[in-house]
Amino acid sequence: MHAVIVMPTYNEADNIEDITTSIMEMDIGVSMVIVDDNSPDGTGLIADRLAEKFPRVRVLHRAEKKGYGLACIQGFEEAFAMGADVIFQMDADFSHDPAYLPEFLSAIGSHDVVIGSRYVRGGAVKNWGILRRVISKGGSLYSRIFTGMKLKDFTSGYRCYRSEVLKSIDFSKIATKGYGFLVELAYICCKMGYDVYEIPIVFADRRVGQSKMTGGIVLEAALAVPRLRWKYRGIGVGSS
Ligand SMILES: Nc1nc2c(ncn2[C@@H]2O[C@H](COP(=O)(O)OP(=O)(O)O)[C@@H](O)[C@H]2O)c(=O)[nH]1
Ligand SMILES: [Mg+2]
Repeated sequence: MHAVIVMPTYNEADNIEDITTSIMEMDIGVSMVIVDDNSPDGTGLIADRLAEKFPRVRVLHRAEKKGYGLACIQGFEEAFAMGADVIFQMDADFSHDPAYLPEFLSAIGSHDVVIGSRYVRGGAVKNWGILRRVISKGGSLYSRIFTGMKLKDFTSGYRCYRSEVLKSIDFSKIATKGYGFLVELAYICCKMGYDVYEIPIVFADRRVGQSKMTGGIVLEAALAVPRLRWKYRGIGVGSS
């Protein structure tokens, strides 16, 4: 099974080397695609050096910051071209502990999509202030109410998909960039009838650097989520 991790980066110069090295040293046969949006702090240059050191690491450079969602989509396409059987989404900031990778790999053997969830039994959030906790948990509750899907953690960006799942999705319809992208993609997977399974993760706040979360990203999701059912009424299970 060829697994490829898609890792979008923007100003992760203090994290990219450590996270990449940690993953490569696990020696579990996974490859990586780092998608950098021309980070002003030079993340892309460090990533290029890592790609020279580790043959399993590739880097995509985009000219400007175009958002998390589009970076993921471009990374997925690269992973398809690399012949991936399973594709991960993972952040560079150590919120997503590489130690969970083997658990994802074992779960994806019997499910179509595996989401690392903070809100199932055994999952947790560490070192986050009250505001981030409320936005995150509230966002998942909000998404559950509007989409009618039973997921507990809609906005976790630590995920693993069978490649066929991502290949079957029309990404040209997805315009959301941040959390909205995560909710939309999770919703489409459920709506298409794929088996989406949540495994518990302990999510720690980023080790170093700044969050790229903004009020605009929260607002984008808040506006997009209530429209999802209508937007995708024609696809998948239960469509008319
Ligand atoms: N390529 C790219 N990566 C991004 C962009 N925005 C965020 N990221 C990366 O996506 C991941 C999640 O972003 P982060 O700021 O940690 O969001 P948070 O965890 O919600 O605070 C990190 O690896 C970021 O470097 C973007 O516009 N382009
Ligand atoms: Mg983060």
